Amino acid sequence: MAFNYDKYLRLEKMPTLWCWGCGDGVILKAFVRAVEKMGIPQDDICVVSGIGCSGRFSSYVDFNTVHTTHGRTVAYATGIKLACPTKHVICVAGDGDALAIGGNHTIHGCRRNIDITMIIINNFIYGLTNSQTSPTTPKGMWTVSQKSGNIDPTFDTCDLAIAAGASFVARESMLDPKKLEKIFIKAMEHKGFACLDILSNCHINLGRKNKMVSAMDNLKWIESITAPKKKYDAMTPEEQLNILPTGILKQDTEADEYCDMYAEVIKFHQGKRKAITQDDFAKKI
Ligand SMILES: Cc1ncc(C[n+]2csc(CCOP(=O)(O)OP(=O)(O)O)c2C)c(N)n1
Ligand code: SF4
Ligand SMILES: [Mg+2]
Repeated sequence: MAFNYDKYLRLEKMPTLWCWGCGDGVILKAFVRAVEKMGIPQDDICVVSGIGCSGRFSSYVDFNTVHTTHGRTVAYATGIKLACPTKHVICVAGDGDALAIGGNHTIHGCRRNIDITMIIINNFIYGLTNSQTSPTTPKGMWTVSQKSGNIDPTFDTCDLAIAAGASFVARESMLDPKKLEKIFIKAMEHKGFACLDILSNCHINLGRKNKMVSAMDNLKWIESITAPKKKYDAMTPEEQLNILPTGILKQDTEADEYCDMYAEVIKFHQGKRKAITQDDFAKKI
């Protein structure tokens, strides 16, 4: 039977503002299929997105949603998760949003290991604002802010998340929607900060100026720079250069989760707290 996307979409917002062939739609569809497979009621999910083409994600899905400020998804999501620990809180952020302006929030979300699933839609560029360099733009690529080619060293989202302490770290691309669906399920099932580097195409603002005019050209390029972890591990260090491993790169089910630790703190103080009396005020407490 065909999947009933209508159940999960805000049809009044259709058609989306995404360009024809943009990977963001493939990622969104894989996400709602994952939710359906897990049987999570829509009201138990909160999607928090930032600003960017990727930020529009929260406008199109019929869950609890917050379309928040650029770079601040993890800060908002942390507050929501602490207030409502039983809900599934999902951050959706672009590479610029999550790793440039919001890089600080991202590393501290990882460090706290708070139970949030973070979907970083990594299209290697600032898509919405017309092609500025992002922290994941490959060296040498044309961007509107570096027209003679990007000279900034790029960093690897997953290495950063692992180093910062996220307990679940994985990478997939929108080339394989089935794998995407599976990784979303694994990430949402995981208790702790799950950081997903989801590679996507922006043929309009990255591709057109970098000899990848069509969405397909952009996807072929993504395919050429990725390899499943097993294959990647068998490569020589020279072969690994400029290749991004895909699949689950870290999964630690033993790490302490932040909401659990916070609940312990509350319990501890509740045990000790005594009602404040007029006398206490008189003594200035
Ligand atoms: C505080 C702030 N700074 C800058 C901007 C402008 N701005 C909006 S989206 C964006 C970058 C978008 O790139 P990315 O996060 O990679 O998302 P994409 O559009 O590629 O999905 C920028 C710089 C803003 N809205 N707010
Ligand atoms: S500009 Fe790029 S990221 Fe934005 S909708 Fe178009 S293809 Fe997608
Ligand atoms: Mg981007």
